Amino acid sequence: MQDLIQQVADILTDAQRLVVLTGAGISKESGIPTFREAQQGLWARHDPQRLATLQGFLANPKLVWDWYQFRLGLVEQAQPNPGHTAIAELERRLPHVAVITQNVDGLHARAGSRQVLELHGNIHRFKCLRNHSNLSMADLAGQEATPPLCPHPGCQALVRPDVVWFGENLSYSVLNRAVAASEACDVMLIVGTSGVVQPAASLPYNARRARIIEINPEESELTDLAQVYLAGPAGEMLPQVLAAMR
Ligand code: BV8
Repeated sequence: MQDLIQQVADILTDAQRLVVLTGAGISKESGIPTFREAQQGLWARHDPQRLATLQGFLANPKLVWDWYQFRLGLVEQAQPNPGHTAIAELERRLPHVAVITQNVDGLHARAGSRQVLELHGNIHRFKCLRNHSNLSMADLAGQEATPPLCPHPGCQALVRPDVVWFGENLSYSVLNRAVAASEACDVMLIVGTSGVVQPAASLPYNARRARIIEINPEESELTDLAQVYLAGPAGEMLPQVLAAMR
């Protein structure tokens, strides 16, 4: 394992344009359950892929709202872990680093990463069904209704989390920037994703010029693409990699 860690450290040391593609696994050691593992307690009987859809929300707005409020609570109690911190440190050490994350928890930015593309939105941000966006919980204060109604004068549409649900398109500008960064990078570091959800999981295929590294305790749909695969948790592996960098 030590020689694999050194191989990864040497590849990262020489990276001119690094893209770090992350999924729910990078936040696991912050205490946030990954998408595919059994939902905790109250939510064990619900399928996240059914809840994280517009249809699911329209069918049961309160259930979906409460699920996101539960997850927002987990996120607000969470701290960035050594994996997030190491990725932020890479941005300070290397000439060009872009983080492309599938996560909606905002932990990369809280760890100090500045160039972060949030493919699936952010659980701290809200919008209404008529697309009045950039609403925060403060904008919704005082409303008893769950979900709250849009505070824009004369709107009153249901408010929802500003995340990309299954069956919804990603923001074209965010996706285009993610594809461009993937096409331009010479190293792609893939951390903590099962490589199942599209179009995020196709980005490594855009990285045609890149050497690809994966860090994940288990193999994923993307492991075959990796030149080096480090089998272990990000919060343990990444600090060792940075310690081995020149
Ligand atoms: C789209 C926001 C065009 C919400 C998320 C049928 C109808 C409609 C669409 C589809 C369809 N069939 C397929 C699709 C496409 C669909 C899709 O990909 N489905 C999958 C399930 C096959 N995609 C979409 O719908 C996308 N939009 O395609 O638009 C379109 C439009 C209409 C019709 C057709 C197409 C939108 C996808 C975005 C969904 N929103 N999040 C929310 O979070 O509530 S995705 C959600 O899953 C999370 O963001 C999460 O990040 C993401 C992906 O999962 P992972 O991050 O990989 O997490 P996972 O749990 O899977 O894996 C964790 C990994 O971590 C594991 O490998 C584990 O080993 C590892 N790990 C564990 N511990 C650690 C670790 N790694 C490191 N360290 C550790 N300690």
